[in-house]
Amino acid sequence: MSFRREAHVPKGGPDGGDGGRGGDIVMVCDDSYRDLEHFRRQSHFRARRGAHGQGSGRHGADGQALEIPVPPGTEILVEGDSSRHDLLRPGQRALVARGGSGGRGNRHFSSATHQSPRFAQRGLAGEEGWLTLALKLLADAGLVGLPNAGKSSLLARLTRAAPKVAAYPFTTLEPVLGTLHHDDRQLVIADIPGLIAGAAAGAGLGHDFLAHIERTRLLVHVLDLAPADGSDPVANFETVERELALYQERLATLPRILALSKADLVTSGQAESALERWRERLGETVPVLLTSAATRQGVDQLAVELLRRVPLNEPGAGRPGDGGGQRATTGEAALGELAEHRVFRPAPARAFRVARSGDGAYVVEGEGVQRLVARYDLSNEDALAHLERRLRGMGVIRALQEAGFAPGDDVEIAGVAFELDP
Ligand SMILES: Nc1nc2c(ncn2[C@@H]2O[C@H](COP(=O)(O)OP(=O)(O)OP(=O)(O)O)[C@@H](O)[C@H]2O)c(=O)[nH]1
Ligand SMILES: [Mg+2]
Repeated sequence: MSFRREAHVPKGGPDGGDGGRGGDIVMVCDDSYRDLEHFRRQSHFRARRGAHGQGSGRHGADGQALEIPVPPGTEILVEGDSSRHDLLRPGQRALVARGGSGGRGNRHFSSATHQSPRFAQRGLAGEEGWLTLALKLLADAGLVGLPNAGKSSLLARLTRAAPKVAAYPFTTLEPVLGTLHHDDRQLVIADIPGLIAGAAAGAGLGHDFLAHIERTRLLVHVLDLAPADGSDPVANFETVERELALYQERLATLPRILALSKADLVTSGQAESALERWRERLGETVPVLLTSAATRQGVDQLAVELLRRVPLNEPGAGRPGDGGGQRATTGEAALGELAEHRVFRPAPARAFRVARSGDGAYVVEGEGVQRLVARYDLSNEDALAHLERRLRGMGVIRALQEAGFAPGDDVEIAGVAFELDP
């Protein structure tokens, strides 16, 4: 609040400028980060407030936005909001909390009848809340199969990754990434823990890790030709496929390669006839290969199929160090789709509700009315008179009168009780 005061201007008018907006909080995808560890050190963030308005109609400066870095592949869920943000490519941003708007200076409130308003609006509080961050791997292809099928062994042959391999189920306890290099292409392959029946519903380790293959473009189903437990490969195949489909429609429709593993453990005649049967069963769209991590049989062929079937530079795209450069336009489109986030915001609520809360006391509820009241200092007579006019304009006074309100009764809005004397 300010009035123009100058020696040669005897009755200067109100000239208080508006306050600045509070700073927004923005999450920014930054490929110098690989994990979410930095949130262990700090998990509360506050953007800067806006500056106060000043005399001579000067606006206060807006508060600076606070940028919080997250690694590529971070999914952000905003508490109490249906919006979800996927930050995949460096530089992508997500506005997660808006700063509050600044209050208007008193120069806005002069009128023919109130030429020297001795009040200004207050700024409103900014948004606040909790975010849930989840880092999902960005791999081009995923290895799936029952525990012990030989997934990690294949990854170790295909790439330089050295995942733990052992002759018992659930050797792999968390996802391992390996990179297949070919000319100047790099293809990231994820090895996830084995899936068992019920994985989609949380059995075994599968459920937690299926999320990591959500963004792949292709799955290699690794199927043991001669399971040590004597189980039937056909039933095993179906178990895994069923869990993928139960987890997510998209996983069910991703392109597949079937890698029949441990071919060295059966005779070549048995291997060849199994190959024939699976080719017949799956048709032309699914390549079927005989592989052995022990003898390297089929490993190069699998690498060729992977490179052929994963579209060039697709989703790993946001991946750090993939050389950037030219990218298939379809890849961009697919990324755009993933990165798209929906933000649903209710329109400012005009609706309010009036209720009698006691003798000569009324309560008014409604978001719009509450925000309005938060704007003014109700112990300031000028501000109160202004608020009254606004409430009248919104139809609140009429609604109060219809409910039996008489001048001088108490009105409570947003927990603040005051006497209204319209
Ligand atoms: N003979 C033979 N044994 C293999 C081959 N591939 C894997 N194995 C063995 O099979 C066992 C399981 O292999 P892993 O690669 O750990 O299997 P996995 O699918 O990663 O298993 P989980 O991580 O438990 O899901 C190990 O004892 C491997 O040595 C193969 O091609 N030939
Ligand atoms: Mg493994």
